[in-house]
Amino acid sequence: MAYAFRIDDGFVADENRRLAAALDEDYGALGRQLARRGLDIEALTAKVGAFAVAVPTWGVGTGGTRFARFPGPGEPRGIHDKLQDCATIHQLTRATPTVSPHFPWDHVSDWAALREEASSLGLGFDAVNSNTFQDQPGQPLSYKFGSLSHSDRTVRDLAVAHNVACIEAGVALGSRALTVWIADGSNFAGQSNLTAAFDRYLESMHRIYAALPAHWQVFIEHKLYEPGFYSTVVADWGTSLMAAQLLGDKAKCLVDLGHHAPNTNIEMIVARLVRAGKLAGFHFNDSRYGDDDLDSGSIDPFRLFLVFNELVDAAARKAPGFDPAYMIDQSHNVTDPVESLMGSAIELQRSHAQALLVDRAALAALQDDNDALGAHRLLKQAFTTDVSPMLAMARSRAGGAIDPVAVYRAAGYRERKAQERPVTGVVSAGIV
Ligand code: PSV
Ligand code: MN
Repeated sequence: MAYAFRIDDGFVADENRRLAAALDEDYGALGRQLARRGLDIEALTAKVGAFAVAVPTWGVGTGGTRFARFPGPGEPRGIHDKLQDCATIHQLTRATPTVSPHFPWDHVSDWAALREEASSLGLGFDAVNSNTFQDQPGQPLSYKFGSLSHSDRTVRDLAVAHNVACIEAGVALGSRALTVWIADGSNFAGQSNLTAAFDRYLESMHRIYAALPAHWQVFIEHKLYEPGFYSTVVADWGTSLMAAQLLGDKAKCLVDLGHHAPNTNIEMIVARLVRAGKLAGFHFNDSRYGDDDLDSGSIDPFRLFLVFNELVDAAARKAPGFDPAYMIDQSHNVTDPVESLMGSAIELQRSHAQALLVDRAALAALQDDNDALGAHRLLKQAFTTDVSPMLAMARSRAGGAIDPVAVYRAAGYRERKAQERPVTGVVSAGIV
């Protein structure tokens, strides 16, 4: 591969040195505050540093809306450029050591070489994603009226074969899971037999499930609507749970935070899936209206905190089968995607850190006493604690940047990429 600009670790260290004294002071103050609450900042910082979330390859290109996409300079031109951007996000945040690829968007002819390339950049692969929600050039049959649940068996066969091919690619990449989101649904009442469509989906999923290697899992991702505006085959966590339970132990339910009706109590869905031993993991993002795919924590950080409160609670009581995969799924339309993804990883880390501050025994006692406000105040105390110095310290100790976005800008990464990646007119990045 031709030379590609990377931010020098020495540059990061130099930038950190300028901020180190202030960070030490803030970290010390936070440590004293937490000590008064009986919390050990060093133990918490170690846990914060261990938090990791996967970056979606489709997130590093500028996204778009159904109306338009406004590409930015230095857009990644394919999977190789995307890996470079993902590596930079991890270099500066030390929170994103894995990448979640999407096929066929990220198709290459040599999977072993791609795995090697990622590993040379310090990256591994998380769950692989299949795509039967759009037709590929030259595809013999169309997904216009569905894929895994299509009324025509030959279309279902094609969609199953694609998912099996995704598993094979994932095996070569060192992944351990396949995420399946289908766009299947209907736009008109009467267009589709709701029961038959779900039965056909289940039958297809059984065939995909049968192709899973040992130690692999399949993640079922539900979504309320879009592109089906009357009905969606896998619309909610109930459908997802039913499918996962019918399929078997290797099937679990993935929660994309944007895939629910506004104001849905997502943390309760998380609690239920944990209870069923079926929580696969997350596609993190934020939203105000629908599947907005906005930056994590940018709209409703309290809700994100409440989700992490359930996760930390589940981990603390060692809930059976609890081992969620954390992934981001966002579309960056008006920001530099690398900056958005770094900021999002940090916001996820922040929610995790805040949830770690909750005194679980004290909360349980308040709940048992039916002290509604007392319990709420306890959660709020954790949520309103500024844990930024803890996050920055964890990053800097791991070799990352105290202020990732500032270092990224100072290094001129995007400008360098704009030179290296001249606009060709063909850009395989971002989703519209
Ligand atoms: C669908 O809206 C989704 O959340 C699925 O995870 C897709 O794989 C992804 O977005 C990209 O389109
Ligand atoms: Mn998603």
